[in-house]
Amino acid sequence: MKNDTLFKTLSSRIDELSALPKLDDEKSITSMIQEKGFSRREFMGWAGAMTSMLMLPASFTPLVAKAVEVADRLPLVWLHMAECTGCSESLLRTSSPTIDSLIFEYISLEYHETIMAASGYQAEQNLENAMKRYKGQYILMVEGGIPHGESDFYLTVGAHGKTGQQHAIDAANDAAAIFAIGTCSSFGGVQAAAPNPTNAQPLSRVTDKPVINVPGCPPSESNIVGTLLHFILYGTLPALDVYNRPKWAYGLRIHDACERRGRFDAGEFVEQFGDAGAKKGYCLYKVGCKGPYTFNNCSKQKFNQGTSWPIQSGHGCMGCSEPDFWDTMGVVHEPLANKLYHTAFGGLGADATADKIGVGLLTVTAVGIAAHAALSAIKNPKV
Ligand code: FSX
Ligand code: SF4
Ligand code: F3S
Repeated sequence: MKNDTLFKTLSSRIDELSALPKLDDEKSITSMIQEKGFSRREFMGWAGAMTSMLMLPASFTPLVAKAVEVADRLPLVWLHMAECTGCSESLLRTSSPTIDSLIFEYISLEYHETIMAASGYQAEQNLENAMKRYKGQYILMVEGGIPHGESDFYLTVGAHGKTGQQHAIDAANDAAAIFAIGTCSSFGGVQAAAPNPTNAQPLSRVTDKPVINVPGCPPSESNIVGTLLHFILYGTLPALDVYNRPKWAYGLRIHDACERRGRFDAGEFVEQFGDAGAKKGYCLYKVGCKGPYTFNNCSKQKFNQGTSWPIQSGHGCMGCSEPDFWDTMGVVHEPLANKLYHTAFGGLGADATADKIGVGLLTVTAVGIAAHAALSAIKNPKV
């Protein structure tokens, strides 16, 4: 779609949303953001960054800012399944509130199990009321893997002991859009790791509605809020890769956008944590970095209010946004080396994306990467 046509389409979507009733008549999101000490200039700077993250031209920034203003027309229901709450924490537990966390708290008023005041019967009632009042309109975000089938009783929630699986199915049935937040909800995550004693499954296995996956253990606050803004702006599914991840966030490998990539190409590797190479910021491949096999935008969006990300802090990527990474990415501090690797990408070099290659190939990517590491080390005797 051409930019001016796209601008018109997105503007009319925003106009439609602004006609809907607000969740809170007293206060708008923008006034709340100002009250918390953010100037209009800071807010527009943030909107500009979001615009570029969503791969829209800079001229769309005012539209993205407007999308934030109408976000309070779309109630959010956030359910917790089997997980560590790290996904919510990624967004909410910052030392000082960010614009992302403020927007999120504001629109989570309807039902969020971590931050709502209600508990017990009252909490259950709130969920039922929200689902009834906003039938077909609410956004559903689910965090955590879901004990499934005959093992569903491993997760029961609330005073009536309803299973997590039933909660997820019911909430998905009447949602306007469904997002699996975090690797557990997207792919099963840590509790689905072998031998998966509770038969935990991804949300997409539990409901037959379309689910957009926003993996990461946890995902960054930007990827969570960007997902929400994308839905507000477009009202449709984003372009997705083979694992139903939005391409704007998961289109590139960690290895492709890594600040240490020049070190990898030059054969400059950390051999063990704390060595001279580590101090110089060499590549972490030999101490277990799985960046060559992982799709995510961590190097750009970072965590903790943009402070840092795993590789910047000196630790390799663990592959946390990939399906089954606990089982397939091997020992954390060892390279995949010569093991064959069962995943979506082949040994197609730095430009390979999860899409181009197709799922389920038994590939030799790891062999190719390891061979480069070994050869470049020979070429480069300083390591
Ligand atoms: Fe934890 Fe979320 Fe990991 Fe899972 O994150 S950070 S175990 S993806 O579901 O709480
Ligand atoms: Fe970066 Fe890891 Fe690739 Fe090295 S192997 S360049 S540290 S992503
Ligand atoms: Fe996860 Fe790797 Fe990013 S471990 S947080 S995908 S750098």
